[in-house]
Amino acid sequence: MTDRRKVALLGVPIDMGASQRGTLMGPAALRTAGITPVLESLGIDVLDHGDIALAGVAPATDAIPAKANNYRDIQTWIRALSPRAYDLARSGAIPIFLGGDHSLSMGSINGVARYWHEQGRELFVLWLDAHADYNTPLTTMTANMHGMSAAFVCGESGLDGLLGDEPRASIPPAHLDLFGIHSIDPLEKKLVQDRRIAVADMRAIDEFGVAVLIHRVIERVRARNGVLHLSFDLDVLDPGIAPGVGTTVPGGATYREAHLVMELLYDSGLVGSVDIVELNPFLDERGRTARVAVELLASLFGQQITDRPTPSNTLSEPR
Ligand code: Z70
Ligand code: MN
Ligand code: MN
Ligand code: MN
Repeated sequence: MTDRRKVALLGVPIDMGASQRGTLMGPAALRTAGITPVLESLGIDVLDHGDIALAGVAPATDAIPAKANNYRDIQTWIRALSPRAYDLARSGAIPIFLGGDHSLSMGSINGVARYWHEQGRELFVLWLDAHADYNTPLTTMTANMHGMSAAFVCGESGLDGLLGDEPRASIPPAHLDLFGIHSIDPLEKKLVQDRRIAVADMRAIDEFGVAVLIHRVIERVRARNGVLHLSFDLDVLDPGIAPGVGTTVPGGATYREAHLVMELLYDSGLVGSVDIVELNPFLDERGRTARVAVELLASLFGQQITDRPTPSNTLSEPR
């Protein structure tokens, strides 16, 4: 079982999955913005495991796929990360993986999924992102691997040798929710449609609001006694509040929408692990994006203005 009052931090300073360098400074910036003291102020027991080490990963010899930039380097990170993610999930803490670009989710989610599947629990993934990240080497227009991680997690082929000896633990596409999407490539869109993946795009968010759409995600997980992994790409936020990402896309989530998502997820009690990715301190303005990221994590771990029941947790009993 996950202990909601224990968090394990692991930095994954990877930046070869994106075209824009600099996310390797992300874990340091999140620490500078106070991730540990902020979570501790909420009564959480935080253990920071530092940044992941790559020493000891055996060299891989599988064929390098066409259209997967920096495949070998990313493979080394993913093969180091997946077993660490498994161990951290097994420790009972909620792991937070500090990115790093979004390719890291191929390793974090694989490890966490393997643990929960062993426990007989189904893992669901909420992918908060401006992008769908549902490309494969066959559909990609850029060959950037951070645009392929959601597809990999759902078992799509094309990067089949990536994990080496590490067992692959995919989730069914029906367990993925793409949320906040406002940029998708043509072949990627076709694949998302073919797989019938649930998408809450900006049009849906404007029309129904984040509360209704997040409740839908939560109820689906709860109905199957599942566990939820939050994969949070900071580029889902509007560039006005989060300029420090490689790819800014106009029309992103507002400060208030993002906080409400985090608060509703906290109330649900279902989040068992988190990625926070794509923070690029090289492109940030006076630490603003790092600070917003830490504020949002505080809401995800229970920071509230009042201690009174909030409207949603008076409706359904929080776990
Ligand atoms: C595009 C690709 C991407 C950022 C994801 C974009 C991918 N669909 N970029 N997150 N920042 O390259 O596949
Ligand atoms: Mn890109
Ligand atoms: Mn992403
Ligand atoms: Mn993105």
